[in-house]
Amino acid sequence: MTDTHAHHHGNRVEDRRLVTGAGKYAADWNLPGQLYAAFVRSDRAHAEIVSVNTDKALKHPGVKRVYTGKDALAAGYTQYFVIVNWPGRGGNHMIKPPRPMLAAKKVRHVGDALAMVVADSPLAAQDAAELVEVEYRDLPAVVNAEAALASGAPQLHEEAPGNLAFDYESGSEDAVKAAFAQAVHVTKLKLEVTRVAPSPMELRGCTTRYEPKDDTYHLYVCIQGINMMRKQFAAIANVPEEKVVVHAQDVGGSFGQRSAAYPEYAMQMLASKELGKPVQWISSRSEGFNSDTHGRANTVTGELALDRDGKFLGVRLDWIADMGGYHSATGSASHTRNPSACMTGVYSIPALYGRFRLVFTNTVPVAAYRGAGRPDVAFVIERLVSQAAHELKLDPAELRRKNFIPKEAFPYKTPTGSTYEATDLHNVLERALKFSDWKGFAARRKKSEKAGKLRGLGIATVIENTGAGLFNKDQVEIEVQASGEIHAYTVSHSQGQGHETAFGQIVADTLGVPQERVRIRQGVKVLFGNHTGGSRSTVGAGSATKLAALKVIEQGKSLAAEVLEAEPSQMDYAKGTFQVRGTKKKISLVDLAKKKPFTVMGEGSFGSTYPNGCHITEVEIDPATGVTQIVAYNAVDDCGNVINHAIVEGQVHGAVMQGAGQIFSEQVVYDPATGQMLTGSFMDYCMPRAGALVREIRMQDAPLPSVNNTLGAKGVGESGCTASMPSLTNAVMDALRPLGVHSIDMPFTPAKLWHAIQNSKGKQ
Ligand code: MCN
Repeated sequence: MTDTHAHHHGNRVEDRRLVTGAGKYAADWNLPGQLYAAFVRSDRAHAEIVSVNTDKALKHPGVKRVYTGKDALAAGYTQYFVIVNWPGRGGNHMIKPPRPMLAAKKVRHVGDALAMVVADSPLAAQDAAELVEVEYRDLPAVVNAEAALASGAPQLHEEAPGNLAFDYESGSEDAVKAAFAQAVHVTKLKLEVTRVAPSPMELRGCTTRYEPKDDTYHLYVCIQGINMMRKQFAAIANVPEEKVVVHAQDVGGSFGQRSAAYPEYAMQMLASKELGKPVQWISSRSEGFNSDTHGRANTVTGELALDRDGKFLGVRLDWIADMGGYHSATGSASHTRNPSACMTGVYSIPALYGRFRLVFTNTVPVAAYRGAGRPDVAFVIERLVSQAAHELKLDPAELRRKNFIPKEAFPYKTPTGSTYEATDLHNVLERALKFSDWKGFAARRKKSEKAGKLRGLGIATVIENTGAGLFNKDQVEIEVQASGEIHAYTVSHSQGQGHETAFGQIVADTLGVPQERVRIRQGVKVLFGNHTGGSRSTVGAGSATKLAALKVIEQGKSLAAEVLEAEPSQMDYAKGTFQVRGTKKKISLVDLAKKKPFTVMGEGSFGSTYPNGCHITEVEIDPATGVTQIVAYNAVDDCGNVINHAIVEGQVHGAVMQGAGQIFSEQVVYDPATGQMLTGSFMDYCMPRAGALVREIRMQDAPLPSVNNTLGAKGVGESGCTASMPSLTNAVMDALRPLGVHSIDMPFTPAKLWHAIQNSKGKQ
């Protein structure tokens, strides 16, 4: 699709509403007579709950009811929804310990909710929550996944001995053993992909209402799509899905964090039903740090075997994923299936084997976070490849080029069972090398050296699978209304991705009508289809939108034929007007709709797409302070046909900075002795700053249309994270290697780099 209309280059359709404060977020849904919830959260990492005394809290003015773990048990709200249902090593299934929606016997992380106060004002609820008296019996805590696996570690769940929730594998262990036996060189790295707090701008929140007339629960909540929510709450509350009605409009960021049904919301459902009133809860930021799911948190040992010519023979990964105190809905899939699916990266590697151990620790649960395991695996593979190039004294671009999956091998079946659609890896790489002036780096490094700075060059060539949806079909309904307005309904849900603009553009371009006449309405009608996640909305809902718009033309032709007394086969359609072929008889879509408003459904099943790209970066480190600046960022991305280049660029910029945030400053840190979070506010948890970037991120599209969907698009929402994390890290390593620093873990904070530089000086 081409970017022809002027408005495509301007502001997004939704921007005026969003930037003028006219958006409607979770906290903006206020219902008559609503009550307010506040949660009592564990102030310790691991303990038995001896008793919870609610007497004083109940006497506090305005308090209606106090719920505890006993109420969650009595309601049967004890099983959290988890999407993993596939077997692991030796056919074993993942252990899914029960999780009462309020902790009943034990608390397993600081912030674990164990009581809920409902009162007639938020302050009354909060004050009363402080009057709830909890007696704990403290238990030793463990906040690190490797430590949790060690013998003698504190045990979190009796159902999961050794804290091992799931032992999963993919690829062939024997083939890898044989490949390593043949190797002339093996590169090995142990890498930390740190725990981060996604921290969207909007605080998490929900208002619930129970409707006795038809026994339905209504949730007004920040989400990534209504169907994922309905499915989960129906499972938790053990009611049919149609009894759960989800309402949402604007969502202020999510990054994977809001696809889950959180325990708090389930308790609010229960309270709304019992108390006959809506119940609202809006998180605070510090509460969010301790109860919104975290991301990544993997410790990976990776090995790459090479032959004499620098050809890759095999890769072995030992992956330890920290799940936190409980499973989230998505974390276990993000750290098994997703990294397996693209473990081979863009390379032809005959033997692959990954062992993935998911481990419980006394920390906040980990869920999908922008890229959901794909940035993690790309990080490991791309670090290994650049490290191997260094060890073998090869140009890292040349080593990549040599090992790319050859063009004629597509569609490529990987040793871990994915089928990659065609990509043009060489084109992407060569363009990126040119775009970044790869050859001119040595001169730029000299110049930096003269200024007393350490300059490094980083590269990553990555691919990821997007869009393994939970539902095997996506539907979009279009209403051509009597007013002439065209409304398209989707169940995917924008959290900032600009769907109203991009999907509106798909409808407007297909119908040849001004986009002002088109409205995208998300989540107001129940249709079949996926939530927004896994960068699949364009591929799925976007393709269904296109199909629905084509149906508008088809259906419109038969209706117009009736009005004009012709045969549908005689009708032509262009730019909003139906015309009987070879005559002057015509009617506009607007006039037709005035007479005969109509509705059509577009639907289809759309497979995974494989966006890929090459990001080449340069950093400059000041050895006197350890401060790093990104001095060049050049991205060439293949996301198939581009619907809206400005949005794609925005997505890549946002994701690149999100990756940069993790690489340079963000990290959730727990105190190993007490299990307390040491980074529970933005004073300690450092979000990326604009100043880290000296020049703007430059981006080029290198589109090779996808064959797996109607639009020929590939997902792009996460690819910036997948590419930036390894590319920036490779640049930092390249800057530090001349000093003898060979491995250092993210985040590359000024203090950490300064120390590394000082220590290396001592050794030299
Ligand atoms: N697009 C396009 N052409 C393409 C591909 C995409 O014009 N070939 C446009 C789309 O029309 C859409 C946007 O780019 O407006 C992203 O599309 P897509 O790649 O399909 O991803 P989704 O819409 O499914 O968004 C999900 C993805 C994920 S998984 C995370 S996490 C993430 C992300 O998007 N979270 C975000 N980007 C985010 N951006 C914002 N502002 N906030 C978040 O929480």
